[in-house]
Amino acid sequence: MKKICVVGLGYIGLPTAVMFANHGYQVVGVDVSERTLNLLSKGQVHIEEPGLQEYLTNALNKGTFTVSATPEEADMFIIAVPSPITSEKTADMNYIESATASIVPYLKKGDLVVLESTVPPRTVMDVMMPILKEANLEFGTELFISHSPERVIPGKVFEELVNNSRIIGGINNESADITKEFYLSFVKGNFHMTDVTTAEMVKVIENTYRDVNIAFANEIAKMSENLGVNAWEAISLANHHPRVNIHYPGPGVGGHCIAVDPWFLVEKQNELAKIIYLSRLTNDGMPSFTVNKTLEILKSNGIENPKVTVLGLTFKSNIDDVRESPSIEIVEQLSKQPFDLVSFDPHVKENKVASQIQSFENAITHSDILVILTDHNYFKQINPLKIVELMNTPIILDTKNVINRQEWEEVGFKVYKLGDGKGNPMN
Ligand code: SAJ
Repeated sequence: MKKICVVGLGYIGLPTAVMFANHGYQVVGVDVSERTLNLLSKGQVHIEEPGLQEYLTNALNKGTFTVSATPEEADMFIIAVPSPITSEKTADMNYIESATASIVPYLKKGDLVVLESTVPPRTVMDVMMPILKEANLEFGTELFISHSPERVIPGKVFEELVNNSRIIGGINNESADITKEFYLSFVKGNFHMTDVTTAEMVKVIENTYRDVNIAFANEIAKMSENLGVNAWEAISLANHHPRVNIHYPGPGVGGHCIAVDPWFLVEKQNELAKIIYLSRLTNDGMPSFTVNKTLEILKSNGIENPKVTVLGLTFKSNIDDVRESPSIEIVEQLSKQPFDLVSFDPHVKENKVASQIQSFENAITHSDILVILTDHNYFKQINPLKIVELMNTPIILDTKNVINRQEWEEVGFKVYKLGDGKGNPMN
């Protein structure tokens, strides 16, 4: 049985590791976190992802998955460590460098090294290969190297690992071909073979495309408010055109990918990456835009010392991940105001944000304004009739087009929507 060593057991590395361990490979998972290793060796997962627990339990029972603090000899090494940005918005390559260095002592003739982390284009050539040189193996004949970027979406990781098409960029054709052989064990999607730097570029521009498109949508939203147009309606009508796919506005772009990866392009060539840079600024400005909108609404309704209720803390719908969420920044900014501020999220079971409480009813009772920041199904199902009497002043600001304006207005709510200048009482 061939052996795979996966370095980094996070949102991508762990699902990939247990997937291989359930598809004919012996896998050792390596991580720097003792807590992660302890939990996994006891069969417990440290991240929430549908299907992960079952895959882990199965692999542990079969004896095909083990964990370790240091790498071991293997036929294939997968690097799936974080590649964040620094406070100066430059790529932090520390994890990639140390993970690459950590496998060098275990490399032997015929091995394959695959980078899955999203990185600035040229990282394999300029950062990893100089480190891998220490293994004294000839690249492309004795040591094979490729980049096969992860492209799965949290919440649907296992479905997408199997069904998404996969980009494989090798330092030569052999490297790409050998990589494909391994992934063929579970990937049902198509394989697209290319060179290593193109593969890096592909992954970064996919997320950058989304960021630029969302910035465009946010700009449309702001303009629509002034024009008396509902941006949500306008965008969805425009999207009926066969060659148009405009994304949707919101209170900001969160997560660890879409708000990060465009910086990898800006950092390298800022004089060229102009639209990309402006889009980042536009999307990063949406939390302040949302806060200002909330303040304006309160002012125009003559409400002083209000109770403000923030609904939705995660960075997108129906997940439990609050890291890099625009809601956090919005809550932080609102907390500087002389408000009674409470926040609520049905998916975040521990209080992770200062103003957070666990009871929806307490969150809305005596509230002066509800501010919806994520499109959780939970919020779509709120019956306005049941809550209108509990509010102090029934006002709602919906930034994700979650509620039906007419239904809420009929029971007495004053409804404001981000990007909706049509029925906006502010016009
Ligand atoms: N958002 C909008 N408007 C939209 C769509 C999204 O404001 O129309 C916001 C969301 O609310 C969220 C943020 O963008 O705050 C990002 O969410 P997302 O669902 O677009 O993406 P992620 O970050 O969860 O996952 C992305 C995916 N990339 C693409 O769809 C091109 C995923 O396939 C990648 O694997 C992942 O990044 C990654 O790890 O790079």
